[in-house]
Amino acid sequence: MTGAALLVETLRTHGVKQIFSLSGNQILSVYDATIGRDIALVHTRHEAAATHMADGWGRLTETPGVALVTAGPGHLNAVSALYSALMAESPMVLLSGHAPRAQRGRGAFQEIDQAGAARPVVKAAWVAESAEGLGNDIARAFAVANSGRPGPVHVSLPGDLLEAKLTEPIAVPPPTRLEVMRLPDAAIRRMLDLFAEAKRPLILLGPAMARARRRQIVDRLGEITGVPALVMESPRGVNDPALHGAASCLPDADLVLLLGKAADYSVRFAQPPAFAPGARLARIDIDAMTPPSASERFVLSVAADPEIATAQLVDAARERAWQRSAWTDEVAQARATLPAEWAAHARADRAPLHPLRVCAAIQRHVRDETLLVIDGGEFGQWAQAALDGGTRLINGLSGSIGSAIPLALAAKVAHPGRPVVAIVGDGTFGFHAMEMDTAVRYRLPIVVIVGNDARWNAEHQLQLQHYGEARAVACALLPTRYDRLVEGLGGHGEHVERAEELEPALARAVASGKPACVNVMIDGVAAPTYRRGPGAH
Ligand SMILES: Cc1ncc(C[n+]2csc(CCOP(=O)(O)OP(=O)(O)O)c2C)c(N)n1
Ligand SMILES: [Mg+2]
Repeated sequence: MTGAALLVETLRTHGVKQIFSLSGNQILSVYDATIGRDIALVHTRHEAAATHMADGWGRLTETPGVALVTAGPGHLNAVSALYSALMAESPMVLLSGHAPRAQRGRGAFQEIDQAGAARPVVKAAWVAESAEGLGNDIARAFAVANSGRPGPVHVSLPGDLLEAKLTEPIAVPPPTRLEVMRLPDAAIRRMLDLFAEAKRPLILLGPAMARARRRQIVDRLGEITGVPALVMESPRGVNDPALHGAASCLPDADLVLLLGKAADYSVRFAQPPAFAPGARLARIDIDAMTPPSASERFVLSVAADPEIATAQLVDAARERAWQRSAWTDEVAQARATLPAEWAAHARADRAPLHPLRVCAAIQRHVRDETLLVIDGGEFGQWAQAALDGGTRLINGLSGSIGSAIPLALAAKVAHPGRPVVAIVGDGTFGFHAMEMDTAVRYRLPIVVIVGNDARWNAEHQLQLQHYGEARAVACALLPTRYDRLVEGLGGHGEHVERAEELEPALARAVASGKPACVNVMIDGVAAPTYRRGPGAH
């Protein structure tokens, strides 16, 4: 058995069926070891795309996605994408080939401090030290990625370890989970007392708490106590257009629980005016650091696994009687209310099309099982605000645009039977447009809708606000036929300029059974709500 074979066997025992990769000589031994082992390789066109795919896999399956890239530049290409995974609290593992140990410090081919380069954007990063230990490296990486606040982990794999022949048989380590931190009983009672005392309590959730099984527990808590929960997962923070009017309830709340959520830029550092000056604040998180500026308003700040803590709160809340107040409905109502003028935009047939007109057509293709990926500037914000239903993946708190196509591909790999629709700006599409080739090669029929305003509009809008029209420079793009680009790669293309072309084009794209691009010429209007200041992007 080689080190690479031990690594692959351990990946298998951890349930890995899929590795997102871009090749290089340092990792070909791993490619070789996958043969006959029921682990498929998806070979991408850029290491960042492979990493975004592992991120998407992690978010959708809650089991770590695996990206495998080559040393040095391949690794560095992957690192930028780790930031998105970190901020999305997505469990994933980046495995990178690494110069052989015997050449360490001697200027080996593509030798850099890979763990050091990854460290700012991962939960943990290290270089594997022995061939025998490669299984344990994987087991540890998976446990760290999937425990507490989920997130990315990096392991560098020196080529000599992967190729080493193991003479002694090595046991393949099973999956483990790290110790979880539970809420002490006193903190459970105190939190429920705080809920009961408050007239307008609110829970703010981080991205992981808003997903799958964690979200279900939070919803259960809401059903029992009547305390509404809002997700803070947008780079626009409390201005997230997807929250509609609910964000305006935040300054009215007299108690805010940050549940698996830091008091960071996205919640305006829990300061007035976003929060009421007299509001009581509580935080339950794996690392419940209280920001000094708001510390006197934190009546409770406990370090505990927020998922376990929420389950504990649910159990204890069942034992009490709760009164449903008008506040619960007020927040729900605000969440459901759309600006009055939107209905007219959604029907307006003038060209170029209003983003809401495009969203109205897309909405007909969104079902419960649809996986919706939304990314980009102003067009992305419109889609976030206007579309309802489905399971949603967004670029998230990293504020990094460009991951949509890889995320959509990961979604299709994870759920081949479910429709996957990606909605992107024209600028955003360019970051990983070549992954449409990956889509064609692996027969992953995603539908990508490009809102083409021939502009980096989000930045253009900022220029208009900050500098005025006369100084709005350099943010123009061309009205490029992205549909033809995708046709050229072997996919299906549709180009839409007028309203009557929209529905048939979408229908043909969906029916084509191929990776498809619907290039829609849109009006470059500013996003629904936009304010200056931190969290503006
Ligand atoms: C990686 C990264 N680079 C740059 C930015 C800054 N940025 C945010 S939105 C945006 C423009 C996006 O343009 P497009 O995708 O065409 O969407 P539009 O705003 O035009 O609808 C830019 C450059 C960013 N958020 N992330
Ligand atoms: Mg644009």
